[in-house]
Amino acid sequence: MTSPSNLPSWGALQTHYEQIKNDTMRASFADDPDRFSRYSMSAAGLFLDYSKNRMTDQTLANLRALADECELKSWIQRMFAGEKINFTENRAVLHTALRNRSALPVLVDGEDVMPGVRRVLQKMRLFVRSVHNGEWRGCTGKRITDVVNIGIGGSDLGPYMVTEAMVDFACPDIRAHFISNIDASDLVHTLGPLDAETTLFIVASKTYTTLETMTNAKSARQWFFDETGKQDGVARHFVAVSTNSRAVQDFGIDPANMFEFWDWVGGRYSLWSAIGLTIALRIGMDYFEDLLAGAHAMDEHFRTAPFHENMPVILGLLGIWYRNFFGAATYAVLPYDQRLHLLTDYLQQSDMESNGKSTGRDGRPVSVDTGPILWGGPGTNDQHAFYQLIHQGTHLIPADFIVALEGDTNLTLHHRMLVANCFAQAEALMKGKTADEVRVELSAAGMSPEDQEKLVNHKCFPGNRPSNMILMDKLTPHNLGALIALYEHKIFVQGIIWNINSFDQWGVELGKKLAMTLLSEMEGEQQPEQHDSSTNGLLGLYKIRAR
Ligand code: G6Q
Repeated sequence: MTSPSNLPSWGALQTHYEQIKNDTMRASFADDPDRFSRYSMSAAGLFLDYSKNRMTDQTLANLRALADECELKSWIQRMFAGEKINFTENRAVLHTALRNRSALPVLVDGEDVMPGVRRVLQKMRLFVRSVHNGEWRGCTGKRITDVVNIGIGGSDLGPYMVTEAMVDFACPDIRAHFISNIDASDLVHTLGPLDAETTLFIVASKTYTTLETMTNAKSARQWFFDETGKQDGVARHFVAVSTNSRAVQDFGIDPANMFEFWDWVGGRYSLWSAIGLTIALRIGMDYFEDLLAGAHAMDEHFRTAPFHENMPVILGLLGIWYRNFFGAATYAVLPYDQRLHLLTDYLQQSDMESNGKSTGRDGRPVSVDTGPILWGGPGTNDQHAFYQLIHQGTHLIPADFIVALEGDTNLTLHHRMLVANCFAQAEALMKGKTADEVRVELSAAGMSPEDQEKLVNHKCFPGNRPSNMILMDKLTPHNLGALIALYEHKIFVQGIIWNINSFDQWGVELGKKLAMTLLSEMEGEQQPEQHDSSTNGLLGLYKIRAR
């Protein structure tokens, strides 16, 4: 495929954009009392209201034509069938196989990967059970009370986000902690309060070569030795999750204590694999499998539903509409759920690492804008922070609101207020507030017409700011699995339209190497000279001050 901008549907969308760019959603709602029911749908336990978007039936038809011209349907089939669509790394993209609940085989190079997937899930189940029932104990015979995940990026963000989100499903006897940063304060402050005799480390790294993870794992091992004096205790306190059994063994972890996964699992798509072991230890294997089941339900929906009622396709296409035709450079995710406080961090990686690309699949520079900057955070907190800019700033920022209709505490008033705020924000962004409405308010407050005019423009809201509303009954493992898979597939849809490879990450690989030269120079005695004067100057300062 050439650039999407050369496709007839792209031109049609540009023409259409010129025709409707000044239309208001306020008017569209007034004209069509059925707008909500026409532009809302359910799938895999999630409900999507996409009626508050700047679109018509024609917009959606044009976007679907674009998807057809980009052969989206065939790309979906190719991903699920295990084709090596991550062509720059010559890898299949099969996180969907990790949560495949059907009996169907999934082939890579002619071999069914499902027996291996089920074998590892069973190994995780047995291990989780033995930790929970106390069969697996620390080297001094005490039960495990604390699990520390040592990993970074895809080997950290997914397990961390899900573990936080699933707090209401957690086993009270097992606490989970996460160490990722090379900054020693992360390790020191996490381990400080822990008892080494009851702590289990999960060293999670696909490659088992990542500087941060390996350095943190070695320091954790040293801490364990210092605390217990037991050099032979590693086997009871360190397990690994990796694709690299040789490196795991070299680190001193018994391969029997290694949980395997495969090169067709991308790091940022890996929480469904044994990388989710910390999740499983925290919430139990049954709930972990509910998470997989929710994702699988969304996979089946994505794979089979026609595009006009396909949730990830609709969200992906609307994202294209704003990114490429309205020029929206950023996009906000706003979960009204404190348990989802890490969702935006997680999605930043999955979206921005996947679609932050500027080379097309044809090897040439892309000619259209690709992945937007994703940001956001939990409401209602952020209403008191950055929402101002979304309401009255100069940027158009499409947003996704996410909220569960039922809360998980007895404090029902809190939950009602939470949901009310969420719905009210979406309504306000859509409607805005006109000058006349402001005047009516100010008059009612007793303000003179003269004083009103000084304030009126400041208190107006332009509105017409688009949002999606994603609802679920409760934040359960199943629904969270479906939600994460929804975003994964949305990202896939957009990568296909932009004609980029969403599954490599050369920028991350660059970062893994960049610091190594400087590190050796910092450790050496010689003044570095081969850099620019700024880098040389900074290194010089470090050498003087850090002695
Ligand atoms: C994810 C990225 C990246 C990766 C980390 C950790 O898609 O490739 O975030 O997950 O760099 O890599 P390891 O798991 O190999 O330590």
